[in-house]
Amino acid sequence: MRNREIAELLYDVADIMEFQQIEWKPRAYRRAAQNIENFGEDIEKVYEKKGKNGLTEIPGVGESIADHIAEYLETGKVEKFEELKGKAPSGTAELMEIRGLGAKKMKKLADALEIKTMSDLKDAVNNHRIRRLEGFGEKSEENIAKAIENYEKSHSRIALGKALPLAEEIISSLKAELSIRAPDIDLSKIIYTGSLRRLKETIGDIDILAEANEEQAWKMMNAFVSLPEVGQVISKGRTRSSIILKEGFGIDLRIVPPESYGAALQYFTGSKEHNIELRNIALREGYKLSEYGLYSKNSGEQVAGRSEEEIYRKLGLEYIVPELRENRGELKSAVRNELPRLVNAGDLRGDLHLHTNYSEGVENLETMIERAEAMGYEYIAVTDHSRSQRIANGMDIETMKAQWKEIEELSKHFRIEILRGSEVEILKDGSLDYPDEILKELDIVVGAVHSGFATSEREMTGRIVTALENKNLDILAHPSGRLLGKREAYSVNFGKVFEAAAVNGKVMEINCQPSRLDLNDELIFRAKDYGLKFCISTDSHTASDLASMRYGLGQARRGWLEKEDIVNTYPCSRLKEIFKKLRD
Ligand code: DGT
Ligand code: CA
Ligand code: CA
Repeated sequence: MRNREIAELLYDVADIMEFQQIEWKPRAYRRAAQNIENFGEDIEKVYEKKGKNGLTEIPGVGESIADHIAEYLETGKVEKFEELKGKAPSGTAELMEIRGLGAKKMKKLADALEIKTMSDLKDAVNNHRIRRLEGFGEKSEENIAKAIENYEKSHSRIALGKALPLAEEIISSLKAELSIRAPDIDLSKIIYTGSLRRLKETIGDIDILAEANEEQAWKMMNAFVSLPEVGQVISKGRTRSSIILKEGFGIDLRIVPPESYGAALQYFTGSKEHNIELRNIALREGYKLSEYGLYSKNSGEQVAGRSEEEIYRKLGLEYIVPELRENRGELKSAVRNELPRLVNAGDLRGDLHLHTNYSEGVENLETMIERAEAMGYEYIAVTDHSRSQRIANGMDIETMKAQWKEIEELSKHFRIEILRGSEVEILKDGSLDYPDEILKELDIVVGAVHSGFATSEREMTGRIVTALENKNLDILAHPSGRLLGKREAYSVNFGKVFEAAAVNGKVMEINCQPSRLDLNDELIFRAKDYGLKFCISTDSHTASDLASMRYGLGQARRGWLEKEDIVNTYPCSRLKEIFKKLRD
């Protein structure tokens, strides 16, 4: 069914017309788009059977729109729309999305100040040229500034660690609202899809899917667009609505009937690349796959669609979990029943990187231990910063010895095993920040680079390789040094780093901080080929950070890791054995 595609085409054209001050037409186009979206039948089939007359039977679709749709179905594009787009100067599409003022006023403004692009508009706001313009004032300028800010937020990617709790919050307030307004809706079917369900490190927009009949669908959409978190309603229809949260992030909600729920869940979970490959497999097997279901090519009959499992099974594939759906070989593995048995949350027995107020952590040692024990862990490593990390209040040797005493004392009161550790600076020459006789006293040494990022690839590689050859180092923390949205990874030859780590039996960290997620999925995938082991660590600076384990776990799963690949799934005795052997 291509109703959605055609509706989207009309919505886009409406936007362009609005900016070009074509009167009343945008409204007509939007009305037609919405009706097509909500039209029960497949518009392509209607056209095949009844021709253009069939199209004009759709409410809101007149002769000329029907002509355009027919042309689109026949040729894949509409000459007139292409012309219209051609006339609009580049940059217009972006400007049109700034809805602070309405398209007409925006157009006036653009003409008066010769604004052609978003950066022109930003300049005009920053230089206060808009408030001086007739018909505009300080208030309009502020509105535009706010609208630009929202635009930028909704067009920049959000960290997984921010998007996931946000989506959970929205879904739970939607459920709470519906349990009063429409208790007959199956709330368990409301789920986030898209890159978020695949636990990708950053999220473009949040996609939510739900199952309902027609009557329930309207109730659900009404509840959705009036949630208190909603800042702006972009569009509202029975099958799809888009909003922007007050915080600036975009959310799409789609509602489908039960017979399509699995197909829609599969489709909207993506990734696009995985979907395209899956659709090709379906074709080869004699089926057609869409977001509405899996259909027999011959009879047109639906053969699957209620659940994702059913679709993969029908296509002769093992079920593929969302984290693997990136077209990185998962479909080939699924044909042969050779998918990895991914690590699960329940496999993790401890956390090997966290801070207390001995260095830059917020909480004291006891609180961190108490919380980790409450989470059911068997062990944790306390890894405050080493002495040269002055800004992070790194510990001198005396302070560290005091911490050891406290650990010993607290160990008597807790069941959880507390390991003596440190996040030790890897200095410029690759040496470690404490003398060997101190490092030997530690159960776990987590080596990290925090300075001198701007050096050459050769130097950085040499520095890290030297550290990996040091027998007192156990784990390489956040190996790439990147900070999402803030700082690129330092230049380093990962091939050489992974090789040195493998030769020396070192463990690679998967750091769970939302802005790090380092190693990322692709590097994990690569590193596994070197036979490396990993740990998933939160690098907690507060007790509540301990819960961020799930973000790193997601990256580990996206990197195809199994339980055995990850050392903090091992019992404590086995873990200690590994690190002891490294030192001998
Ligand atoms: P994002 O939002 O940029 O982080 O990434 P996604 O994967 O959430 O992408 P989004 O929100 O544009 O679309 C959600 C899913 O819908 C996407 O993962 C796969 C599916 N999808 C979107 N466009 C297409 C398409 O053109 N072809 C196919 N086969 N699937 C698509
Ligand atoms: Ca998305
Ligand atoms: Ca989306």
